[in-house]
Amino acid sequence: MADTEDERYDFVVVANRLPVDRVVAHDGSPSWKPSPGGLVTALEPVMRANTGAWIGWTGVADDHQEPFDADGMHLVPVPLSAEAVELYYEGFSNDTIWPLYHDVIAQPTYSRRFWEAYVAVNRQFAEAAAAVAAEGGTVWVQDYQLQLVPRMLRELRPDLVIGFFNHIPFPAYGLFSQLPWRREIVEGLLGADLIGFQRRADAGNFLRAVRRIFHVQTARGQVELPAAGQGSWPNSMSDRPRTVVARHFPISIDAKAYVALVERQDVRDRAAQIRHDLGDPTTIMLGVDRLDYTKGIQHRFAAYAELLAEGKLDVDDTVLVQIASPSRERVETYKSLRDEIELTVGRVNGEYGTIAHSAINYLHHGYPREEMVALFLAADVMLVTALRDGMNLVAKEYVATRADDDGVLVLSEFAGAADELKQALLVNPHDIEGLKRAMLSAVHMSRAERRTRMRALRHRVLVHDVERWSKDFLDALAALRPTESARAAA
Ligand code: GDG
Repeated sequence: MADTEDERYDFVVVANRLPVDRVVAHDGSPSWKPSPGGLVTALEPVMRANTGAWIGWTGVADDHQEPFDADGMHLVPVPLSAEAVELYYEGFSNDTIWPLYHDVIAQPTYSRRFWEAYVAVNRQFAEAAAAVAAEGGTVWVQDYQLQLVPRMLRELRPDLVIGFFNHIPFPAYGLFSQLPWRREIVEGLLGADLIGFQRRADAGNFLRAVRRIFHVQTARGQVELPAAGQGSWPNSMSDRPRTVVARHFPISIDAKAYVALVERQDVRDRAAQIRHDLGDPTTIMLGVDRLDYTKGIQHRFAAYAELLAEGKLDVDDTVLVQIASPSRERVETYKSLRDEIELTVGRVNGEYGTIAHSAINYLHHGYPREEMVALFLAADVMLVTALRDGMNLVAKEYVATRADDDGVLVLSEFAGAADELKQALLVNPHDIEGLKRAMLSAVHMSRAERRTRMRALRHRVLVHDVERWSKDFLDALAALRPTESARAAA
């Protein structure tokens, strides 16, 4: 319950962004629109049931918005200066941690200025959480931008139960060890009681980093931390021994919402219209990604172009639609990626397109969810060829949408989703010949096989939805809550 006297909350989510976007009407009056996303959907019921608060940035630099209520949630903005956005968000988060944690597909920048800003902003978030969490409350910290928050928060508020979920991969120690601040990051995370990862392998990589840095054993996903002042451990965290659990909790989607959208006639009509507008091809292939170097868009284009060159696919009856939604456009690597991708699209279309048909229908836009679902419904083959991806929700959204038990998912084994979606055509996107074979198998797969595979995939996604993900995590976290007697003894 919220204590209205001093506004304290039993359940607090801490994430880089608030779950709302500011919209400004024609008359200049501002309001807040819920930003659609799985995390909000998953946490909304928990927030309502517990009178929760959500701490995050509004997405606008130098915004000093007061806390406010929206949709039954108490929202607490953390103001970030333009410099903090540049150094903490675009810098350390997206130009250091993001490439490092995605296996150095792009070169990470190791900058002391970035690091200092990351520490300072993490402290701002930790202090905001410490100020609103009720005595003995639960705080759930989200993602790689806030890895220092668990420890900072525990130092401020040892009474809290703290969870952390990492939405992106956690790299093997051989790569993680490049990070000049590897020890501080691991210490930061160990402030949590429960650290969740997407894949079993990510939790394993994290536990290995703990063993290598602190020269200790871990067993069955548990790290036993001695009390302050003992061993080589970060010792300001607690004056009693603590157990930290690191486990995988694969995230999912609000599958019911996707099923409801497919049932809408206007969405189905739109799917038919898309097919018609594309010239009624036999095969529509689809890619939907944020424009990001982790997503393997270039590899997909390379395989497709070779199939066209070899005459195994033909633009008269096949088209590849690529939605590349704009992302992190101020970070240099993303600017050059966009140039490279657009150069490739131009080349492939110039080489293989005809007056009537483009080879690649490339769209650098974001679309409403209804349009995405219509595209999923229209697509015969969905291409998810990420080089490294925590989970990849697009793969699950495609599957949830296909209530007709049709469509083929080509899925990278380097996406977390591959651990669950085993009936997809799994590919190594670096192996262009293998990718080409999978694309051709998808195009020529019989209706019976498509149905068998899609049924199994849908069963998995509909049962393991995002509600189940948050429940599994929060139940595991609640089980770690110290008993009253242990608290009293501490
Ligand atoms: C990170 C991890 C992990 C994309 N374009 C549009 C649009 N989208 C939606 C998709 C999907 C979401 O954005 C993207 O989620 P992904 O999981 O595919 O990838 P990341 O953004 O990299 O997310 C990832 C995820 O966190 C959750 O833990 O799975 O591995 O990298 O929902 O549909 N949605 C709309 N218009 C677009 O143009 N409406």
